[in-house]
Amino acid sequence: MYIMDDGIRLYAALELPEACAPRLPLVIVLHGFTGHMDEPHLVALSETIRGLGCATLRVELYGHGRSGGSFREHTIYKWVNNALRVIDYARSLDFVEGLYLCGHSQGGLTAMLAAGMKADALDGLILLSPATMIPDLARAGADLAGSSFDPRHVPERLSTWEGLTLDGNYARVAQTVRVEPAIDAYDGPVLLIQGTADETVPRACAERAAGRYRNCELVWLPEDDHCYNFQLPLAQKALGDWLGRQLAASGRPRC
Ligand code: FER
Repeated sequence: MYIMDDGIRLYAALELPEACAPRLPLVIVLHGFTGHMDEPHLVALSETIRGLGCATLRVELYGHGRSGGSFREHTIYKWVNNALRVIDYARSLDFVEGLYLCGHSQGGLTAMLAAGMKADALDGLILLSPATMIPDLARAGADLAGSSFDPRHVPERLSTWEGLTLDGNYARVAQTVRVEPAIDAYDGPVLLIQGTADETVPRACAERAAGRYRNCELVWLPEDDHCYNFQLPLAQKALGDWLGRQLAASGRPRC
């Protein structure tokens, strides 16, 4: 299925749990930079979520997966707009009672920014190795997706480590992104999961974000990487435990 955002088709998979109450919480799941909805860790964590009686809505964002827009033209603002639109779509579904937003890496950064704008629409935020260093790399012009440049004279095109090309506007947008105000604007419950051996997102980023949120639980996955290739069952357990506690505390009906 597709969710339309200002003429752009966002490819999405809405999946219900096996045993289903008439009204259910829903968790929106966002992938990262160059990612898509069928990455194994996103599929597995979505299964864990459905095992708790929640629906999942995995979405592919602008320029990624089967969605519209080109990779080259994507920016964090476009992703944030997509996320706001997807939150509105989820809220419009009759069966939804309770809404959580989950994002991995650049999708985690996007989730943080969207949650700061729509805190009242969300019951919780699940951050999987959120890439909060992207704005700092863009401001420094240092190794942004493998590309270094003068941050005051951003080139028209950036060549990334994946052999893909990004428009310079990706960097210009990222330079303006501030995570702290977004964190301060969201006072709901947050779960942050990160591998201790993540080579993409520095540990200090997870510590800073988790320490700044008013209500955040930080779970370290020992020796795990950016996509949980080594400790996926532990990531599933951390998410299952946290979400189970949130659902119990919400007092909402579920399976
Ligand atoms: C970067 C490091 C990480 C970057 C993007 C990411 C655009 C995002 C990773 C992900 O979403 O998995 O330098 O530059």
